[in-house]
Amino acid sequence: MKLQPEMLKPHHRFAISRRALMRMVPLAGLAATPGLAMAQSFADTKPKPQQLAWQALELGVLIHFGPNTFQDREWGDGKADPSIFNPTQLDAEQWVLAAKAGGAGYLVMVAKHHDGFCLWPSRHTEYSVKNSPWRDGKGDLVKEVEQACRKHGLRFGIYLSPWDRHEPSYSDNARYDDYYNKQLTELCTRYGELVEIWLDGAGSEGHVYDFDRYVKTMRTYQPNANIFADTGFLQYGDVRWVGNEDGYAHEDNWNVVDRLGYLRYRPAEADTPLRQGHWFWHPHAEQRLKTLPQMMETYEKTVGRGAQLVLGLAPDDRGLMPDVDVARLQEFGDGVQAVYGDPLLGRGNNLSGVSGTGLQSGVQVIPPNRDFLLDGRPHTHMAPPPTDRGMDLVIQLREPVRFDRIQLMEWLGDGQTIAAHSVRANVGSDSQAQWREIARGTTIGHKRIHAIEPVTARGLVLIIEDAIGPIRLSGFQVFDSKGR
Ligand code: FUL
Repeated sequence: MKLQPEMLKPHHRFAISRRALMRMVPLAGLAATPGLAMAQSFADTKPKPQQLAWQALELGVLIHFGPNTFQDREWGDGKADPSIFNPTQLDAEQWVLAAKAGGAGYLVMVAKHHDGFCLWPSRHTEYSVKNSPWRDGKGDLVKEVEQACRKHGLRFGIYLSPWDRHEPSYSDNARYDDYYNKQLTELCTRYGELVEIWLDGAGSEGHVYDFDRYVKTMRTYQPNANIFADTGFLQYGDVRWVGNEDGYAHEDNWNVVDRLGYLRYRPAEADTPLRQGHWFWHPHAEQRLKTLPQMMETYEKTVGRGAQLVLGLAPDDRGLMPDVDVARLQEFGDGVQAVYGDPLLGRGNNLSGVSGTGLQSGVQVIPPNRDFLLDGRPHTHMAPPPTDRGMDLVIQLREPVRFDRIQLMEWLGDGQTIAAHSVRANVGSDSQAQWREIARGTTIGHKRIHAIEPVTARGLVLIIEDAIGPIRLSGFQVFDSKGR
């Protein structure tokens, strides 16, 4: 059981008072008064470079493999004999290539799940691959996966379960802290730069961990890693759990959480397995494989709502990603590419005009590049005068364009600010303009996708209706999903 979603969406707690909060002016002297905090606005929270770099990856995978794979289990009790861990055809490159085909930019390896079995030869326990028949007890699976990732250009991260059902010291908090911290040190020092470190909250209710110490270890050896943790579980993380494992983020998605009265920049990661409800591989469970339309919908409800998507993949008891899973990942990667790799605005010189209130009042394009909105890159963006809290952008087309997906992006380097937006399309004929609202939403964040009924339009207007700070729009595009 994880913490309840309502605990993880603190911005909702501010729903009524948010605007008022944004407008609060910090009073001089308050900061120096003990017990009185400065008022902060969401717009004051800025990302760290590693958070931005991670957000740009958009999609990752999370790999579960271990004794559970050989026992038809999700949660091992830590009693399985290491001798059952014996994949005879294990090929980490095959996993990595499958992840890549699915569009992943990073891979998080579960180095130790709740059963306590370590997939690397830890010096601090006998419960690991070194006492299994796999590679005659000389293997290091974390290393094999890490090297396969580096070879094929995926960023690498690890998951180390705090809850440990095998380790005898678990019942003694201080001794277990030593144990966990030593394991963390091994993982943070042996496998090169880690993009993310996952601390899962499951099973840990009631246990007190010395997180300050763990964080110190992670920051010391892996200063650029993003720490994932449940919001209520760890106050100094970089990435927050989205609050469910069903593959969706909320439409209103601020990259901010409130801990102890202070707002912090923390984007959401939505973890969901490729096979419904299964993080580990189970025999005869192919029917659980999510369909391509389900996967596309998941993409649009996670990445398309400004969150990160991390897909759970599970190699089978041979040590290979099953063929059907590989095929689905390939279809998914191809499907995303087929739709979102084919932008329609600007294609074949089809723009006859780009104008708008933002543009008239002296918009800055950073860097100066006519494709700043249409190129899909997060760092090229337009910024109207910093005091503007609204703008519109009109795009006229030489020929009508048919589309059913709208994609917006916000440059987040100085924080997230867009709070309300809408899109209108001119669906009239040559002689008669007929403007219709086709999409409406609140936040944009790294990426916002609207899936709409197909429209054929001669022009488009994007209206930023409200923002809590300077507007920095980095993307506006449309696509045709061709009924996929
Ligand atoms: C959950 C765990 O209990 C599952 O087994 C899995 O590891 C998932 C990613 O997180 O909390």
